[in-house]
Amino acid sequence: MKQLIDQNLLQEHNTKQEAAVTSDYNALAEKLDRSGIKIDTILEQAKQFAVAVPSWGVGTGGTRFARFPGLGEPRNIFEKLDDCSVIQLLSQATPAVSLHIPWDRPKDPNELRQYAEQYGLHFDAMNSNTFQDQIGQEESYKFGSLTHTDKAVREQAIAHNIDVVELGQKLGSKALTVWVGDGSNFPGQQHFKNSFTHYLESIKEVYKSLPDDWNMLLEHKIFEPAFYSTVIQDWGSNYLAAKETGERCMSLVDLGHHAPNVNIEMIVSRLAQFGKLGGFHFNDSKYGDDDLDSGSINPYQLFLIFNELTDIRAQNPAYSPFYMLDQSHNVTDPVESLMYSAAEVQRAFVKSLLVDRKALTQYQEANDPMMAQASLKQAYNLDVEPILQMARLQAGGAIDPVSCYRASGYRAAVAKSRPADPNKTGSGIV
Ligand code: RM4
Ligand code: MN
Ligand code: MN
Repeated sequence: MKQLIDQNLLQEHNTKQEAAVTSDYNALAEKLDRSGIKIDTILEQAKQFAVAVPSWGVGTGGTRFARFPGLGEPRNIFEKLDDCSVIQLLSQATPAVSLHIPWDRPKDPNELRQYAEQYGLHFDAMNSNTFQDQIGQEESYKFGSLTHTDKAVREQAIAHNIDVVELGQKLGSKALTVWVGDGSNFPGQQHFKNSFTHYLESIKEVYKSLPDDWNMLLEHKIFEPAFYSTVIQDWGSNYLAAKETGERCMSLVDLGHHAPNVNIEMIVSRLAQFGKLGGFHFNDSKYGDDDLDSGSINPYQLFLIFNELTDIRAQNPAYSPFYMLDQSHNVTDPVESLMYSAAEVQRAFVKSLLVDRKALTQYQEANDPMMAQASLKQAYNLDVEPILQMARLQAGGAIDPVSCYRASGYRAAVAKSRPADPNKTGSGIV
């Protein structure tokens, strides 16, 4: 398999730390064993864990004020895949890439598929884009897309989504994620019921073109770019739309798309209970913002979300929603952020496996809030880093992905081979 980080460097990096990691791992094994947990079964699950990388995440993001491009930013989808391959090689938790169309539209889908395969990468959910106008596009999305008052605009947005599904089929994807920026900035600007009706009609049209083995994932977002109302503003509207549309239409929870302090783990439970939780976009947020690095602000919330997912899987082991990181890296090297974030999500997952569910249930049944919360904290407070390190080591990744990446000089090398186009603001979200 093609790899862009020197194998000798990677091995040297691991050899230096292997003895320490093994010793930490054995100590943790002993500790977990006292609670009746076999570390090897946790390690195996950690090794199976995968979260997709968003193609657009490897470019530097920005805000509506400015974007400060980084060095050696990828200039096309092939260079984006190069960066994704490094993230996967070192973290061993990100074998799939999620594409955004038209940003990543390939001339030859077959060529793109093969390019990904040489790195052992495949394609996760496809993302359509009707939140900005494209060059040469007939109708404008300024006042909406799938929900626009004008049928011609809606039809254009529907056709785009169908086109993305067709492209995704050629690339081996199995899902379409739909997020629209549609909404309003002024009270009275938009008729709530009519815009939601348009949304439902449009989504149903797209759903008709969905292959049998595909899922459609709907994303809600409380605000931005619309600042007064958003057509699919919360999980309630999302659930209604998914339910109305069909069995393989599901809701997707993007962590950053909620108001501060919203109980997201509870939304997870509700959607799952009614069979409509289809996927996640992981990130973090503090105020009303979107797309900070996963686990950087509230790692306990991330753990509580995985606690719900592990609880769901206890009843339904085959349950596997789509996982993707959806972040905007404005001030870090995106490759570093994505590797670090993938490990943070994996960490939350691993910790959730350590919750003593029998004890938790008993405390819940006995109305013992102190011990119920303590049983969650017992798992959360454990340092599972040796499990993550061992998972990466055994899978051929780096014990410490960020330091190995820094030692490789990858960024400096691409800074030379990818000179920035002075006329382009780059490949970030904004
Ligand atoms: C949106 C939403 C979508 C993502 C775009 C770039 O806020 O999270 O999932 O595709 O950003
Ligand atoms: Mn998202
Ligand atoms: Mn978002």
